[in-house]
Amino acid sequence: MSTPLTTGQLTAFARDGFVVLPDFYERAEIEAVQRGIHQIISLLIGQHQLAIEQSPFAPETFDARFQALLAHDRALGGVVYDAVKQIPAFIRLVASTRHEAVVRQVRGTNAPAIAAGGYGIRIDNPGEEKFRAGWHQDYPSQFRSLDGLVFWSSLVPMTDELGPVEFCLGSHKDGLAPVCETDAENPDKTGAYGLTLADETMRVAKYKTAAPLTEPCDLVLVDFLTLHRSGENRASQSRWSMQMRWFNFAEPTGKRLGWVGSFAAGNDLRAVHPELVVE
Ligand SMILES: O=C(O)CCC(=O)C(=O)O
Repeated sequence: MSTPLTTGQLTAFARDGFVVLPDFYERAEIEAVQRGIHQIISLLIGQHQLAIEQSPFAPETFDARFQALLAHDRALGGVVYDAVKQIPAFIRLVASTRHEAVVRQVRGTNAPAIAAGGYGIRIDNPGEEKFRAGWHQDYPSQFRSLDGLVFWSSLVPMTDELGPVEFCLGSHKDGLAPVCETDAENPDKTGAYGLTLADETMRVAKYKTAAPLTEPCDLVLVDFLTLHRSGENRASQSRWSMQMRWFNFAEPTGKRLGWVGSFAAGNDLRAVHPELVVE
C-alpha cells in the first residue's frame, strides 16, 4: 500500500485534526495552476481593453495585475473566481493519485471519492469580509461523508498579514458542533458562510489554536470535523489557496445519506441534519 504520510504525520493528524505536509506537491504541478490563473487574468484584461500592462508569467507574480483588475471592476474578481476552478491543471491536481493514496492511508478505506463541487480556489481579497469563513467544520457545509478530508494548499507564500487559516487543535475529537443558520453580526453572509457555531466563543475557547505559515507546494490536510476559520487579509495582495475535498464511500453516515452534498448541491442542512441546527 502507498503510504504518503509518515507515522509521525499520521499521529499529528489524529491528535490535532490537521497536519502540514511540506513539499507534498511538485513545483511543476503548482506552477501549472498559477499559469492558468495568470492566463485568465490576461484574457480578461484583453477582453475589456483595460489599461493594465501585460506581464509575462512568473510563479512569484502570477497574480500581479489582479488588484488592478479588481480596482477597475470588482465583478471581474467573481468571473476569475468561477473560472479558475476549471483550469485543467487544477482538476488534475484535485483528482491526483496521491490524494487518493492519502485518503486510502488516512481513512483506511478502499473506497475513496472526490466531492463533486467540493473543490475550488479561494481568493481572499484585502479587507473583504463577505466571503471570509468564520469558525466552522466542513462537514455541515459539504456532507458526502463524516470522515471527509480537505486538501488545502496556498498558491502564495503565507504571511501573518495575509491571514492564514486558524485551526482549533484536537477539535475534531469532539464530534459535530451545533450551528445557527443566521449570523446576526453579518446578515449579508448566506449559505455555508451564514452558519455560525452555537456558543461559538465558549466552544472555541476550549482549544489551543494554530495558524501555519505554509509555502506553495505544501499541503495542509484537514479533517472534516476540525474547527477552523479564515484569517483576516490585512495585506495589499490577495490570498490565493486551493481547497480540494475527498470523502469515503464506505463511511456509514455518508452511505445512509446517499453521499449527497450540502448547500452547493442544493440541500438544506435543517432537512438532512435537523439535530445540528439550533435556533
Ligand atoms: O482558506 C480559508 O480561508 C478557509 C478555507 C476553509 O474554510 C475550508 O477549506 O473549509
